[in-house]
Order: sequence, then structure tokens, then C-alpha cells
Amino acid sequence: MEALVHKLETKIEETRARVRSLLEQHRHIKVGEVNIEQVIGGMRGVKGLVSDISYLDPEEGIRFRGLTIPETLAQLPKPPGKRMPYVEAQFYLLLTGDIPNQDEVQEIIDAFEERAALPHFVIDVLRAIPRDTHPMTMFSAAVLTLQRQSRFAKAYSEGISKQEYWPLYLEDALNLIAKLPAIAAYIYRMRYRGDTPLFRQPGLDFGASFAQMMGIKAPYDDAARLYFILHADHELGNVSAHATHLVASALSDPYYALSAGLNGLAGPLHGLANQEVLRWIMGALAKLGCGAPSKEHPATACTRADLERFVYETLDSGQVIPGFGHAVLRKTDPRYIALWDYMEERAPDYYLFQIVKQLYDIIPPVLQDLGKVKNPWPNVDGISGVIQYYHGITEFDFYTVLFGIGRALGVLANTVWDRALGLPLERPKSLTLGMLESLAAKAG
Ligand code: CMX
Repeated sequence: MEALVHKLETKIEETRARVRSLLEQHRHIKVGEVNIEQVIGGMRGVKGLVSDISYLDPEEGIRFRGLTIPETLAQLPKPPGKRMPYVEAQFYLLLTGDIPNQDEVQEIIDAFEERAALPHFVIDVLRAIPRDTHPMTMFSAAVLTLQRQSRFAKAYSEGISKQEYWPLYLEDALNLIAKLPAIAAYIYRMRYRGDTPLFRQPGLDFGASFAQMMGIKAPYDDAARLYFILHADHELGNVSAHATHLVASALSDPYYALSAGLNGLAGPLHGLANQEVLRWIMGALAKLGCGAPSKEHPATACTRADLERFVYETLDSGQVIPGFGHAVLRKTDPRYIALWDYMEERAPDYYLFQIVKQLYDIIPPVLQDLGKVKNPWPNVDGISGVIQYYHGITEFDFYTVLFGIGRALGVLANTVWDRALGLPLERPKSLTLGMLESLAAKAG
């Protein structure tokens, strides 16, 4: 990892100088104002975090280190004969801000390969958890179980200077990310494939290795690459990224921090929405009697009117429509579009994709009519499960684990930079309702 560490050292020195200059010369410049609606309303739009790893524009969508999704997919290097880039290349981009050359990608591939073996105690813990436990609980527990291997925690307890924090966070991040595909695949095959785990074959990149351990043939390796790259980061304010960053700000090591982020991802308003979308669609198909095509019924028979009625029934019962809406985005999520393009190219007639297309026409006007939904357009979760279902992963409560593997790339890159820049303990201020009332009274 010498070349990567050396590159990061140079970039970190330059960036530290920029942070110093901002703090020394411009510390009193105002970034924005906060109103009572934002204080009560989950800090929507409050600018109070800094990260160069990615930026989310409400109209344009995510940029990874300045690159849009099409630019990222076009510019990152790809394994020979494959359509999607190396996941390792995305991690390199997020970490350094540069597109890696072949040697630089290989350095990460080798680093992950060296660190990929799953210790037996993780498998013992997974096997001890009741099988009907949600896969996200198992995934997060496995990450936490690995915490005893944290190089940072060990070194900290022995006494280290602040300058030594980030390389140890990097070590922990590499050790942890390398094992995530094996943990996830183990959970999957233990829980849903008759307890028939497949162990990692050497010489495969991240995406190929995950597909191999899942026991799913190509092109699932490319689907996995695309999926992990798209889910890698969504700037720092979303629940999983923010939770990881917050917990790490207490100098909890990357294992504790990622486990916290995964626990946030497991909420239905965040990452669990990918499971909820499939559950909702399957519920609709079952209720409307227009399910998967069969020999007798070669096409699905869901009419627009049927689906529209189901959308209204969901809303009338007080539930949200999963996979639609966003706290920041105000357009169709470009991650949704990238996954749509994947399906359009490979299986335009796949019945669940047909349903997704119908829903894309039906749902936004209905949400718009409610008059309160700020973004009626679909987010990534509105389609991501369909690709997994198409590739044979029909157990949709597993989908958030896949989101978690991808999300680890960005949130752990963030923690490395947090320590490199010496960002302090995060500690926003809370007020009482009475204080807000007296502020309101004074303002008239
Ligand atoms: N269906 C029904 N109502 C919705 C809605 C949806 N898809 N999206 C927003 N609303 C409602 C909100 O519940 C809120 O209602 P109340 O005022 O009655 O509480 C109102 O519209 C305003 O919400 P908003 O400002 O537009 O959205 P928020 O920033 O508060 O919430 C999100 C964003 C994602 C939680 C919300 O759009 C939602 O619940 N979507 C469905 C779940 C989902 O797909 N989550 C995944 C997001 C992407 C990800 O993180 O993975």
C-alpha cells in the first residue's frame, strides 16, 4: 500500500493547508442561517458538514469527487471484457480524488485479496444468531465482531499522536471492506441457500469475487460492480454517512463507526427502502392478481388503473410509497437512471421492470397532487431490487446488505479524511422548545 499511502500523504498535506487557511483567515464567514423549521425538521438543508468525497446537487444528483455517474462509469478502469468498472477503482477515486491507472487499481485489488479471509469467530457469531434475524442485523453484528482486530483501537490504547490516526483508519478501512463481500455472501447462503456457503477463490476482483461467493454466474459480477459503485456515497448528511462520521468523531474505530452507519441504513426511510419497494410491488401484484407471467399468462396483466388504485390505497392507509421522494434530490435520481439503463440493455421486457416503468408514469403525478411531497420522483431504491430479483436474488430482505457493502466505500473513505484533517468531535447544540418559543416571541 506504499504508493497509495504516499499519494494520500501529499494530498493530505495540501488539504490541511487549505483547512488551516480557512480557519485562520475566514473563520467568521457565515455559511448560512438556520430557521425554526430546520431545527425541528431534521436539519434539512443546514450546511454544517464538510466532505470532498462526494457532493449531491438537488437537480443534478451525485458527483463522486466531481464526476457524475456517467462520467464515473466511463472513466474508471474496467476488468478485461467487462462492462462495469472495478469497485476497487471507485474506492481509489473516493479516497484520493484521482482516476487510478492499472497499477494503482492492482494495489487495491491486492490489498483486499490479502485481507479478505474471514476469521472463524465471525462465522461462529453468525451461526449463533437465530436464522430468522434480519440480514442487516447479522451484517452489522459481524462488522462489530471484527472490531477486536482494529489496528487503530490497539494503537490508541498504547498511546499514539494525532498524526498517526489516519494511516491506522486506512488500515482498518481496508481490512474491513475486504471482508464485507464474504460476510454478506456467507449470510446469504447460510440463510437462503440451504446453509451451503461458498468460500472465496483467489485472483478475483471485488465484484467477481462477490458473485462467485453468492454462487451467481456472470453477468452478475457486473451487476454487483455497478450496484456497489452507485451506492458508494451520497455526500455526508445522509443517515448512514452521517452516523458513521458522527461515531468516528468520538475516535470510535472504523468497525464501530461502520456498524453504526449500517444500523442507520437499515431504516425503511433510508436503505431498507430497497426491500420495501419489492415487498410493496409483490403485495400489489398479489392483491391485484396480475403477478409474474406464467405459461398460461405470458404477460403481466396489471392495468394502469389497478396500480393507481393500489398507490392511493397505500397513501390512504398512512404509508409512504417506498422508492419515491428524497430529502435533497428534486429530480429522478441518476442512480435510478443508471440501473434503468442496465435493465433496458439486458432485459427490457422483464416483467418487474415493466411494472417499474408503469410506476414511473403513475406515481409522480399522484405524489405531486398531495401537495406536500417536495420530490415526487423515484430514488435509487425504486429500481435497485428489481436488478437483484432479475439475477435470482429473490429474498428482498437481503437487499439492504448489498447497499451496505457499497456504502462502506464512501463512508470509510470519509473517516480516513476526517482523521487526516483532524476534524473534531461532532457536537451540535440543542435548544429547548421553550427557547424556540421565546426566540419566536422576540422576533414578533
Ligand atoms: N410517499 C408518501 N409520502 C411522502 C413520500 C412518499 N414517497 N415522500 C415524502 N412524503 C411525505 C412525507 O412523509 C412528508 O409528510 P408529512 O408532512 O405528513 O410528514 C411530506 O411528504 C414532506 O416530505 P419531504 O420533505 O418531501 O421529504 P423528507 O425529506 O421529509 O423525506 C424521504 C424524504 C426519502 C424520507 C421520503 O421521501 C420518503 O419517505 N420516501 C419513501 C421512502 C424511501 O424511498 N426512502 C429512500 C430514500 C433514499 C435512500 O436514502 O436510500
